[in-house]
Amino acid sequence: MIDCCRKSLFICLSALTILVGALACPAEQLYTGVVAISPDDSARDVIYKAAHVRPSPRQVAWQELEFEAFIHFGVNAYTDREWGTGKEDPKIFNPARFDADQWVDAFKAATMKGVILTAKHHDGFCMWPSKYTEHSVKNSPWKNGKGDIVAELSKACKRAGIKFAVYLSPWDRHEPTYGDSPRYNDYFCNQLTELLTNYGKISEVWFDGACGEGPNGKRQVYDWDRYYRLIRKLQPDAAISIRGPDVRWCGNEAGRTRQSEWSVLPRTHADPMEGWVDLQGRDLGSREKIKNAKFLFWYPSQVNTSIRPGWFYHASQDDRVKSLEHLLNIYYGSVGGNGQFLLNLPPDQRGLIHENDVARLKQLGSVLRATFKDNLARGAEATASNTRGGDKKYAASNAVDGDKDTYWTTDDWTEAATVEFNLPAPRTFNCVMLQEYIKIGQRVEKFTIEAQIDNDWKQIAAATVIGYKRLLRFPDVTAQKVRVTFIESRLCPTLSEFGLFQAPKIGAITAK
Ligand code: FUL
Ligand code: CA
Repeated sequence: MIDCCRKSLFICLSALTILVGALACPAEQLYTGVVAISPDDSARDVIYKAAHVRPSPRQVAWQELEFEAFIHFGVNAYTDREWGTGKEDPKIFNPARFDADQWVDAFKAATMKGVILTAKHHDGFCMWPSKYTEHSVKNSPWKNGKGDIVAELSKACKRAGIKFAVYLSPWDRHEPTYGDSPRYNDYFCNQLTELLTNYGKISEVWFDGACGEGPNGKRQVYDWDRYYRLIRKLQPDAAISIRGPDVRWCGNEAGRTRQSEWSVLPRTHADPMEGWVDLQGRDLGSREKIKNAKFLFWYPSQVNTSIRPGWFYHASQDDRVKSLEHLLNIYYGSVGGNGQFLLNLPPDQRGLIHENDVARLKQLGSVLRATFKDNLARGAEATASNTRGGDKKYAASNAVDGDKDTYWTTDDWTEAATVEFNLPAPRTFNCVMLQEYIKIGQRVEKFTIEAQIDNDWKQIAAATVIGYKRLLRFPDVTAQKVRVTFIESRLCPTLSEFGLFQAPKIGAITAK
């Protein structure tokens, strides 16, 4: 149901900065956002620039959320549809047992740090009593038309200390002005203004690119530039995702992830209207991919999928909740593969997250908590083959100090290096975590993990990129010394945190 082209890239340059040809500047102050490549740049210059493309603070904050809930709720829960027609009677919406805390408890049980709510899906029915339409909760029997899902959920999130975000569908099958471009753009901006001013802090605004109007349907020209400016004005810290400049779609809705997920991508045009990027390709950012780029920019991946086959609730899918193993695989591929995991949970007609989904979320959270509670590498003695300028500020011990803002790195153009960790005692583990210091860019392209077993270094894992976070699983290993060998990097590898963990065997958990 995704319109791939529309889900592709559209960047608002007004919101980003282009800094060109600053090779002489100190590394820490170089590029953010978009970087131009000039025809005179050598392959080495391109790599140097790629290594310095940096995320904005709002992109870093978004990435650090790691795992978020997506909620698809609205009239479709009552019609058994995925795409509403816009002709639904608001009276069908009556979630008599709606309880925002029940939702938030389920998110927290799963270790999710935020939620994105479909404030309005394609059917145009609003989860808040918008002043600009009659097609909303205010004309439903729920709470005699006095209810407001957006208000209740945003307050419950605040109480629980998690982020609240909104999905507002540009495609609207109900609103009569849809297709009359200037008038609908006013309508859309009015709705954005309501959502972004009346409900406290909004961490993300999620725009979908879908439109099923067909060849004879309505033609609406969206004023994206105006929407983005409005969001930046009203909620400057909010990330604008998918059909927006801050966060990209991973390329599928099934939870499939890439082995090498780059946050630095090439673009062909400075003009955002022409700057389409294929987000469904297998390789989005390798050296090969960026070598002829005209521009490079920071555009991290969000992996959105549903816990069930549908985005909305269907009783017929109560027994089709994804298994714990399946969800863990997606978690390791997304959060552990330099992406963010956005897992959809569809509330039912009662207004509750169904028992089967809640049970699965609890299992997932208990495995994740048990896995990551104890970093066995903490306090290890750390040594490196190279430390930038011999400076303690960049010492290998920074990778095991539990502080995400301290890191190890090497001298420039030291693209291969090793870091060795000597644990206080032999430990048994089956999962390794590596994090780059992405605030200064994404660098690592290939590395291995070895453990010293019977006085021999044995490879236990190997992978390509790291980025924000890489998690790798393997059969139990008992060792005291563990070594990371960086084989290829752009300019120099960084490591802000390193972890060794022992994930529980999940058979014991599913049997409960
Ligand atoms: C798609 C929409 O058409 C689906 O209904 C859902 O909202 C999904 C997240 O995006 O494009
Ligand atoms: Ca650190």
